[in-house]
This record gives sequence, C-alpha cells and structure tokens, in this order.
Amino acid sequence: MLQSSSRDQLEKDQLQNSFNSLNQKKLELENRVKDLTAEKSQLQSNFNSLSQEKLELETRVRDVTAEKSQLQSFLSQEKLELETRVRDLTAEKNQWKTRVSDLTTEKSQLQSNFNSLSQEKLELETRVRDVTAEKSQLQSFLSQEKLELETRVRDLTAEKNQWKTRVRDLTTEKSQLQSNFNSLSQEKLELETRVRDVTAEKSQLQSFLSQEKLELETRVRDLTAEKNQWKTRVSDLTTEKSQLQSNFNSLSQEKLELETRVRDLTAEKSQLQSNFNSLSQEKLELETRVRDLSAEKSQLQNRLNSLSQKKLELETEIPKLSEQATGCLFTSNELKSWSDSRQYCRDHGADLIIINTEEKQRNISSLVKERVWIGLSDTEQEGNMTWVDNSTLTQGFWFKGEPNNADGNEDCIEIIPGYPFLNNWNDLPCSEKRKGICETSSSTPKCYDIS
Ligand SMILES: [Ca+2]
Ligand SMILES: [Ca+2]
Repeated sequence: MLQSSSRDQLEKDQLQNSFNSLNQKKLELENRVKDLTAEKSQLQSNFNSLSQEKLELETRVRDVTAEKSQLQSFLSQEKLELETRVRDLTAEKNQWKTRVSDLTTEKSQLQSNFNSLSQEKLELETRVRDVTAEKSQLQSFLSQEKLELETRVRDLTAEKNQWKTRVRDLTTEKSQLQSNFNSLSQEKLELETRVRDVTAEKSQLQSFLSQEKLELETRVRDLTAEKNQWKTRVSDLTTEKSQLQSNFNSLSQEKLELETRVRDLTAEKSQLQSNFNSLSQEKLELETRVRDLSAEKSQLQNRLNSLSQKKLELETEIPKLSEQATGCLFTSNELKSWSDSRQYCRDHGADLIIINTEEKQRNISSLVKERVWIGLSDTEQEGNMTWVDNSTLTQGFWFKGEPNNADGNEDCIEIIPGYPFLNNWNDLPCSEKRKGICETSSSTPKCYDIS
C-alpha cells in the first residue's frame, strides 16, 4: 500500500514537472505565434503598400503612353499636311515655270518672224529702189530717145511707123512696168502697214511680256518668301518634333526604368508572398502543434485532476498509515533549539523523528507546514550525518547545494516545506529556533497532531 502510494506520488511529481515544462513551452509557442502574427500583419501591410505603389506606377505609364500616342498622331497629321502643301506649291511652281518657258519660246518665235519680216522688207525696199532707179533710167532713156526720134522722125518718116510700133511696144512695156511699179508700190505700202502692225504687235507683246514677267517675278518672289516661311515652319516643326522625340525617348527610358522597378517590386512581392506562405505554413503547423499541445494539456489536466483526487484520497489515508508505520507524531508548541527540541520529545516519551525511507520522507513532507527539526545531525563529527538512534544516514533528501555547512557551523538538519518532497533537507546552526517533529514508538498510546 505504501509502495503504491509512493509510486503514484513519484508519477504525480513527474507529471507535474512535465505539465510545468509543457505550460512553459505552450507560453513560448503562444508568444511565438503572437510574434509571427504581428510579423505577418507587417508583411501584409508592406505588401498592400507595394501593391498600391505598383498600381500608381502602372497608371502613370498608361498616361504617358496615351500622351505619347497623341503627340505622335498630331505630328504625323501636321507633317502630312505640310508635305501635301509643299507638293501642291511645287506643282504650281512647275506649272508657272512651264508657262514662262512657253511664253519665252513664243516670244523667240515672234522675234524670229519679226526679224525675217524686217529682212524681207529690207530686200523689198532695195528692190523698190532698184526698180525706181531703172524707171528713172528708162524715163531718161525714153526722153532722150523721143527727142532723138522726133528729130529723126522727120528724117526717118519711113522708119517712123517702125519706131511708132516700137514706141507702142515700149509704151505697153512701160505700162506694164508702171503697173508692176504700182503693184510693187501697193505691195510696199501693204508691207509697210504690216511692218507697222507687226512693230505695234511686237511692242504690245514686249509690253505684255514685260508686264507678265514682272508679275511672274513678283509672284515667284512671293512664293519664294512663302516657301521660306514654310521652310522655317517645317524647320521649327522638325525642331519641335526632335524635342518631342527627345522627350519621348526620355519618357521611354523612364518607362523602362519604371518597368524594371515594377519587375523588381514584383519579384520582391513574390519573395514576400513566398515568405508569407512559408510563415502561414509554419503558423498552421504551430497552430496544429498548439492544438496538439492543448489536447495533451487537457489530457494532462484530466490526469492531474484524477491524480489530485487520488492525492486527496491518499492524504486521508496518510495519518492512519503513519500511525501504523511510525507510531504517533507530534511537535512542541514553542520554537526551540535542536537540543531543546530533542529534550522536549524525550520529556514526552519520544525522540526527534528518524526518516529512513522514501515513503516516510513523502509522508512527513506532506504533513509539515513550517520549518521543523528532524533527528539528524553531524554534531559529533563534521560530515558524518547520524540519526538520534546513532544509525548512520544511508539516503538523504537534500535541497540542491545542501548540506553546505555554511560558516562551518551548520550541523543540525531541518525540513523546509514548499520544496520538492524528496529535496527539502537543509543543515543549519543547531542554535536556530524551530519546532521539532517528535516520534513515539507504536506502543505509546497518546498521539499529538503535528499539523
Ligand atoms: Ca555540519
Ligand atoms: Ca545549510
């Protein structure tokens, strides 16, 4: 019966220790779960702010891309309009050039016609002069001939008819020549009229061509000025386009950097997500372990409860058992030195208690409520612990570090309640005041309660 209760007690102590360490471990795990939860919240918060930042960057990239498309569209439209206008102006200029060339050719043709007409007129004038000279000669010759004929008519009447015939022939020839002369004169007049007309026409053409040329030159000047303005505007637009291209390039560069940053952030987010997942996994494992430990704790608690119940039952058994095993136990009402306490026990037919088994140590430890003397000392010889019946100590239930014979003056042994039942002995000076546990033989009828 005693051995069984002792084993239960041992088991109960071990369970108590296990329970304490498990409690401690549970607290540590709970703290670790709290820390991990806080760390997880921090990671989630970081992840949210990174997601927000990523969204803002994406919105900015979209805006920049839209602005770039608008600028490109505007520049393309403007460039197409300018190219169309330059093509139109170039075609118009070519038409004007063709017209100037045609007019120049026409003018050259007219000049050539005019020159040939002038040459023809000169030749006609020369011919008219020659015919006139011939006529004069003929007149002169005819007058001379008439005179000679008149003179000779008289003399040459025979010859007169011949000469008359000849004169008639000559007169006819003369009429013919006169007619020729008249027609030539008429022709000359017509030619002169035509020359005048041609001259007037030439002057008009020259005036018209000069006017036309001046207008064309003015228009060419205007067109050249306008072309220069367009060239300036094209140059400005080209410069503006280069500036926009430069802006676009820097924006593209910035966009690339942003994309790189987004990629880095995404990788970092993936890493964080991975960390978060592993932490979540670890948290789940810890929760599982906490659940297991809680279940184990509940089992231990149940076992502890049943053990406590058993302990209570056993405690009710102890006085009876103590009485059977050791006889009666009692203490003094006053605090005394070890020697005075022993004397008190002797005065009451007992002696200070001898504890020579583990079961008795447990029973006594469960009963004491204050520091008490027991019947053990090394007063006779330092380090040689001896019971009051002069038997030598075989098994001690010392507190950790005891006996230490502090100041070389600790020779009497006490039990300190509250320490583990099997480790609660201490040596201290014998003059210290304690109650002592007295133990009678089982034959002594009267017992005192030491509690
Ligand atoms: Ca000592
Ligand atoms: Ca001591």
